[in-house]
Amino acid sequence: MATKTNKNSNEQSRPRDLLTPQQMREMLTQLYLARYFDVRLIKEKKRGRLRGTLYSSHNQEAILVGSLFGLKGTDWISPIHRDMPAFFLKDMNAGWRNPDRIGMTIEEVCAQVWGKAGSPGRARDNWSHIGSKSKRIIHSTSMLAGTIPAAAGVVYADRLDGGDAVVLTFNGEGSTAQGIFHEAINFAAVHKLPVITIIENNQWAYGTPTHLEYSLEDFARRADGYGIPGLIADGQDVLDVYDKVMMAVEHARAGNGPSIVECKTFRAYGHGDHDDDRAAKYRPKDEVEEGRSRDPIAVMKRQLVALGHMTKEEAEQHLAENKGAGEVTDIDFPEEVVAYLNEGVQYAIKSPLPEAEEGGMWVFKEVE
Ligand SMILES: Cc1ncc(C[n+]2csc(CCOP(=O)(O)OP(=O)(O)O)c2C)c(N)n1
Ligand SMILES: [Mg+2]
Repeated sequence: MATKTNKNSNEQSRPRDLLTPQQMREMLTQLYLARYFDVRLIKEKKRGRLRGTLYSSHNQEAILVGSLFGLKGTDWISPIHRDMPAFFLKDMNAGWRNPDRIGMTIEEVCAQVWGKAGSPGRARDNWSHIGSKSKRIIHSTSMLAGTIPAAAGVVYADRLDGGDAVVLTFNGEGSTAQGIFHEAINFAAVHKLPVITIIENNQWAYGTPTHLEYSLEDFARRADGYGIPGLIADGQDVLDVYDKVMMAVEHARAGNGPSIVECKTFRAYGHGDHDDDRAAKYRPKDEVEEGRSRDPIAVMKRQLVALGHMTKEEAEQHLAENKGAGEVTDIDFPEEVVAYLNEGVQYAIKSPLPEAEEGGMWVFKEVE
């Protein structure tokens, strides 16, 4: 039966209990937006209007939306290749088109993907190797887990300056066996730095399954070794991710130091679109079907209907869930989502490429 309260009487209060129905519906819209970004780019590439490798966040959107939703604009993030929507989802609650929002605009992110002059990376890369000091996004590096020490340093400096910023670092489970992963979290733990390490445990790192990466059942237990909290979130459930990340954020902001939040999910497709066909060969079919069976959009809709924040008819108005990029069309998404992304895509397509002479800029230092 539908109930009007967010709180289950058997449970203690959770961060989600303070969310309004409008905020929860906004979370669903942001899930649609992250999904639409993914499928739209795949379609643009198939149409021949886009080049470069795409790394899909399909099926993992609840981790991005749920973890970013409760942050302040002044908090820092460090996304990696699986998190492209994070660049525009940051501080989105300040208004999607608000020029003062402390996140990248959809135009900037699309221009980046199209490799255009006005993009943050100015055509040096078509994906996530970007950052911004003013937007408080730590520049992503290809050396996975390498952003964690940088993130620790950034919030250490912020603390010394009297700030209260926390940093969320996003990491695939595949990067967690790196030495720098341990060194950086240990350093953050010893100095009680507000570093929250999100593990997007999607079960695969390229062609390597988790059991060849670490021997624990729950990765979050690694936190015991650093003497910090290790939380497990259902990565398909945006509200569960929100709860766990906000618990870690409150812990960090209060000066108690870092946490690890393991979000259990599943990589729906190949590592990148260059790997899609091969991924179907090295991954058991049953495992893939099972892994894709709890679409975060469907999970969120069921919750909204159960809470009485959305009618069944409203929930069925747009049906993007459980559909691949080849099956889904624009009518499966809210109009505002399609319109917003159209603005980014049009801007990117119209923007010029950088001049060739620019290629050498910022590479060599000019000497007299
Ligand atoms: C230190 C390091 N080793 C190897 C690579 C090459 N590489 C890029 S992505 C990737 C897989 C990463 O898997 P995971 O961390 O689980 O993230 P996912 O792609 O599953 O989201 C690898 C091995 C790298 N970028 N950095
Ligand atoms: Mg992985």
